[in-house]
Amino acid sequence: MEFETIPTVPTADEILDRSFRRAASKMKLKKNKDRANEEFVRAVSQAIHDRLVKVMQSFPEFDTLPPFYRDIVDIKWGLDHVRKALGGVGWAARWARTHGPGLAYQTRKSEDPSQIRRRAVARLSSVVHQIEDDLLFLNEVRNVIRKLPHVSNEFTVVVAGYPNVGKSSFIRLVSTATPEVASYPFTTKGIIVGHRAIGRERMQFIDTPGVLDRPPQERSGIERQAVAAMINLASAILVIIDASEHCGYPLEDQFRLLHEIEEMVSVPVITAVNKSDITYFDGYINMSTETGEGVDEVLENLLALRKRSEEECQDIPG
Ligand SMILES: Nc1nc2c(ncn2[C@@H]2O[C@H](COP(=O)(O)OP(=O)(O)OP(=O)(O)O)[C@@H](O)[C@H]2O)c(=O)[nH]1
Ligand SMILES: [Mg+2]
Repeated sequence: MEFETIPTVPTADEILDRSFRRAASKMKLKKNKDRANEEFVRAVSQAIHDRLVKVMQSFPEFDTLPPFYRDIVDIKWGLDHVRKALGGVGWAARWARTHGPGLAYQTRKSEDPSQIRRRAVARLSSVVHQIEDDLLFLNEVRNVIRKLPHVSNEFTVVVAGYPNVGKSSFIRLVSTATPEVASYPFTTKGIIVGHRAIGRERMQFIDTPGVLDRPPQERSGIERQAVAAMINLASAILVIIDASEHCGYPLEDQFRLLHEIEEMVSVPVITAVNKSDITYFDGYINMSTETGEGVDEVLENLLALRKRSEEECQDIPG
């Protein structure tokens, strides 16, 4: 994703320092002192404008982002919040461009150009300081989104289910991803991507945070990331159930979530009951990521789904 290349967003002081330095070096070139003051103001405002435009342009167009990434940004900070911060930067850039030349002109016309220059610089500084919080916030957004996983356009299995049921254990076992595994819920807090080579091809696996069976509006940002992955990324969903209830959640609630997922998505959903080394559950594929029992059967089912989806693609005319 293009996010990786977003440079650090400078602070207000960094923008001002750099703009002053750039302007000071231009000023040195002017022999006439009054002209030097004018040039300084012009150059400072130009440098501030250019730097702020660069910040804006370094962020992707959120309206045209793939829906998964847009959802993640929305879940984490709210798209409106990010847009507003970028809007603030745009406002300050426009202010510098619109008022800079006028301030520079006043400096030339004045009886006391040095004093007018100081006043102009103070006004420009105040404008940049007004967007201080926007710049800090955008840098926080930048630091997180540049680490979002790269999701490619291949057959993708999203592994979902209640917390602590063994989703990450499964992902570790079958794919290149190495998510943390622990005996408490919500160990996984974001989306993790892994791959598995199958013959000459690959299958993409996505580990997700646990989701509780509760109204969508009550779900935390962590749970909502899993829902965003299921809706936007999945070619198929593997729901893992822990019939031993060692995860700490009743089987009944886990099945309710399974039905909710089946209703929510249009892709195939398959179910695997994990921890078969503790409890065997009739009527489903049973597996154990501890002993490896049943894991191949789950993979075969996923492969069959992929084959079916390839055949369906070939059937589409054109
Ligand atoms: N006995 C047994 N324990 C398992 C099995 N699979 C996973 N566990 C244990 O279950 C606990 C949770 O495993 P994770 O893989 O972290 O579960 P998760 O679903 O990713 O959990 P969250 O990220 O919190 O949603 C860990 O203590 C694992 O060792 C299994 O097949 N048998
Ligand atoms: Mg996990």
